Amino acid sequence: MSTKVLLINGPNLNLLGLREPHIYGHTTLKDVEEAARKQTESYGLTLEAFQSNNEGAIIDRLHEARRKCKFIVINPGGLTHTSVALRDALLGIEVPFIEVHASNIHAREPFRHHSYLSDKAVGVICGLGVFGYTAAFDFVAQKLGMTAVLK
Ligand code: DHK
Repeated sequence: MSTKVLLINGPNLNLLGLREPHIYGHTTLKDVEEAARKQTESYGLTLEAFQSNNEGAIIDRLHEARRKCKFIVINPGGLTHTSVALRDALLGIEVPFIEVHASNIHAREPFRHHSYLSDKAVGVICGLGVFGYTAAFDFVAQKLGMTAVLK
């Protein structure tokens, strides 16, 4: 059976590439998901991708991943800074995760400096634009032993 990994994007990331491109860049979410699919396939992993603007839908999707997905890469959008429920869901499913932000949240408004997830993440990537997703999946592949080169 193939090893599944999950990419989650939270609120407003459906507008990636369109909204505030000076902050989030010009690459669309569709492009990010396609690139992640090819990248993970090249490592022999199977990608599941999910975006929602609804906190409950994201939590439901995380619950589905319990015991099915081996790793999660998540850009929680604004929920990063507000959601105890999202933190609880990630802890509850016991699937390791990497937190990704396209922008450098520490160089932005003070309310973006705190994350409810970071202390529980395997790692946090921010400020690298959409390359952050690529870096995260390279790390995931390494962690899951899918690449001899990075082992
Ligand atoms: C995306 C968002 O939508 C913001 O709410 C976060 C994050 C930052 C990003 O940089 O990808 O504060």
